Amino acid sequence: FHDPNCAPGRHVIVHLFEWKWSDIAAECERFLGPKGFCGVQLSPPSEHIVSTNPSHPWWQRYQPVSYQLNSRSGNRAAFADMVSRCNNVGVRVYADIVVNHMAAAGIGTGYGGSNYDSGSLSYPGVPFGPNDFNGPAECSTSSGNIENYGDANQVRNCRLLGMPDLALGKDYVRGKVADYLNDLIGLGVAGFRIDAAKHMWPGDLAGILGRLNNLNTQWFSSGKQPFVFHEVIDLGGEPIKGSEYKSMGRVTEFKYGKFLGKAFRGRDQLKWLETFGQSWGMLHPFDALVFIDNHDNQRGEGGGGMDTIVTFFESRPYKMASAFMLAHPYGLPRVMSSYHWDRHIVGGEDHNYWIGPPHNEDWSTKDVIMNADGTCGNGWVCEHRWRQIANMVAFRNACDGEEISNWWDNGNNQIAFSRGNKGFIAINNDGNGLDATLQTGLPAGLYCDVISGDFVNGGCSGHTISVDGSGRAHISISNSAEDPFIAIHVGAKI
Ligand code: ARE
Ligand code: CA
Repeated sequence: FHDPNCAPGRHVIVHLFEWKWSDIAAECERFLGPKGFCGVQLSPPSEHIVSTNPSHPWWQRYQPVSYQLNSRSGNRAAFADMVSRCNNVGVRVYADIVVNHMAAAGIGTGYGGSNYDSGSLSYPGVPFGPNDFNGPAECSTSSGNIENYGDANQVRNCRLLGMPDLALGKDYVRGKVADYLNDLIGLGVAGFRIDAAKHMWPGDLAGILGRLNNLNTQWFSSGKQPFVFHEVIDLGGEPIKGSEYKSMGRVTEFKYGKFLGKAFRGRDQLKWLETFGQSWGMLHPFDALVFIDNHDNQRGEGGGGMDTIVTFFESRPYKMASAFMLAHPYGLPRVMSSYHWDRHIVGGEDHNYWIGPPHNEDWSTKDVIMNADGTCGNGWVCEHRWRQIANMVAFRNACDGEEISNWWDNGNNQIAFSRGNKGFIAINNDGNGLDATLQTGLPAGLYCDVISGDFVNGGCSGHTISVDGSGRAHISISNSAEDPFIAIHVGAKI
């Protein structure tokens, strides 16, 4: 379950948060495929509540009503079309799976028309009934909710944020969940993000994963298992560890973005990153899925904290941190792609945390439109299209399998390193300029700095960097540059 099932030579995932399936299909064809992305993480595809208070928040999709493929992103036909079109251009699709719980919203009708009544634990669209949920026999808190993350039984058997907690130990419940995942596999998805994995017993998840089919042989060789990555927030200090899940897939490594957020905010010197990796108390690189921010902690929730995690709102350190992530070999990287919302921070909390994606008057999600310069319009931020991030995807692909070499730092916040003889990056987050002749490890020649420009038709629209016969190059980076870093690799040699 650790292998993302990428097409050959592809090694980076992007989360197109709240995008419609039709827009994702188009993005696979026009951008993700050509730029070398391995795959895309979706917002949850299952039928969810429609919340009117607040109005249509993004988080309504984390309250499932049934496992019909009917969501704010589109219906089953649109989903199938997206998966097929993405696979056809070598881009994989990973679905976000919400199966720890069902909706908590009282009586209502889901996005696809299924009724539900969370009070009587009735979800006829599956169907699930009262016997399919944990109750007082399994959960000992008086509220029935998780009250103390220090108690693993509560975390797994009580209600997360008040949402009815599925009894995944039951054969019937496991069967319904496995049927849902197998339906997605049949349509051609390559894997799953398991939402709230911390709140499910590893044995229950293993029981479900054991029932899964192999991937669809229309696009994958026979005998391929889906990729699985478990959302477990483990920053230390709680009894439940991310490592409990590593035998059945990768695990979200939340420490990663916290460490890099601190470093690129200048609260930790970059020179310390020389040893960045497992020795920092993180998972084994093969078990880790890594990211600078995700859809929760970019809003100040779910692991990290607003003063630590960097997001598109702080674009300068964000671009640096993202480039570092894509240049550094640790883990499987996931790039975040967001929509803009107006933050309203009061006492360290964003009161507009809930605001959903850009929408039309009828609340349908707005199309992702493209500007002439390749950026996105209609409120979509599209970090994955920012040149300084997008071009580092090819860097990572070119450097796959190469270790870090030629580490250099100035004892402070200027760093540089090579990936074998394939790529080289230098970053200046200090208060003074970087001006040095450094060993790049690269073959002699002229290279395109893929941060300041694009490598197109053998030429470069940005700065070029010349590497001499001994692999050395003169590197000069002003500390006041908008992008105080450079990156060169063998895939962009002029
Ligand atoms: C919404 C309302 C709630 C309401 C609930 C039910 O906001 O007030 O009680 O509905 O009516 C998302 C949103 C929630 C939203 C929920 C359902 O974030 O606000 O609730 O959808 O609509 C824990 C979990 C972790 C979880 C984070 C957010 O361990 O799994 O909380 N992350 C995933 C998703 C979320 C999603 C859910 C799970 C639920 O990524 O987007 O919630 O499906 C410490 C602990 C962490 C804990 C964290 C909470 O760091 O170590 O384990 O994370 O605190 O901040
Ligand atoms: Ca649970």
